[in-house]
Amino acid sequence: MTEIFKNRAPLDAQLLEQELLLRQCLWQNAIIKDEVTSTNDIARELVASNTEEGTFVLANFQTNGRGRQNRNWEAPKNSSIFISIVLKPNSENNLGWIPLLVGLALHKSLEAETRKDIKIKWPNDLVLVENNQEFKFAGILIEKINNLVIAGIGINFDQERNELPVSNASSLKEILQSRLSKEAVIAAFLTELSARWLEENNASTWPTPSLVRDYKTNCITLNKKIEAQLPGGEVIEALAVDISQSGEIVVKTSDGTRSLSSADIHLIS
Ligand code: BT5
Repeated sequence: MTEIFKNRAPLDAQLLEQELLLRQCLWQNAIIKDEVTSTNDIARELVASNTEEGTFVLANFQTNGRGRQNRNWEAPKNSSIFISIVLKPNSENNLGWIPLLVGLALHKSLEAETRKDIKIKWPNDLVLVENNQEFKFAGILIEKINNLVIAGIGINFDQERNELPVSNASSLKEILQSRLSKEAVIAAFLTELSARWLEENNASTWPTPSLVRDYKTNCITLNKKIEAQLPGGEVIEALAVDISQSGEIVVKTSDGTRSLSSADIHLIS
């Protein structure tokens, strides 16, 4: 194991700066830490100290990486991308679309970099689908502080199969059987997110039709039979039929139609 870690380089600040300068990106100032509890914790500190807009946080290792609902997000040192960005929405309306927008930006950038058929599982898991099984290789945690939003993104970069914490996980290396540049992947994602964010945050109606259309086109959950585990523990079987104007998934059950704002989704067929 240590052999594998030895060959993994930490993030290269200079290379990242060059990649960002080549692109039209809202976020240019990277704070790169070697080890943090969670990049979202550092982003919270930035918010508390009124750090200028345009700053984002990266780390080579997280000792207490978080998923949704206080679950863990784990990856060996230097094997993965951990990034947190502070977003300032112009309006409190439709914050529910922010996780979907971040997921779509990640999807678009990775699709372009990898040329693989990857999908978004509602709300914002990035998955590769093979033989009807989905393998998650990136997850997003959105946290709200006052009128700001912290988007924390974890991308499994070059973990080997035996380093992934669960059997239905994957990494870009597993998917591609080759390496990309971590810095280029980060810059491509931030560039895609910049464009989407500016378009939505400046629009009078939000989500814009193009965001809704692009999201639905790339969302694997729609038109599937699903099992949804709700935050209270209730599990329902349903058909996923739509995404609502506030970013909820609309499902049909034997009892009628309902909109779910938060759930863990398992695709059945
Ligand atoms: C997520 O949660 O998918 C959100 C993950 C967000 C991580 C980023 S990293 C940068 C920023 N800083 C943080 O502290 N967090 C964000 P959720 O859908 O709840 O998935 C968590 C579940 O996925 C866990 O319970 C494990 O079963 C599984 N898991 C843990 N680590 C994983 C990994 N590296 N790859 C795939 N699955 C993982």
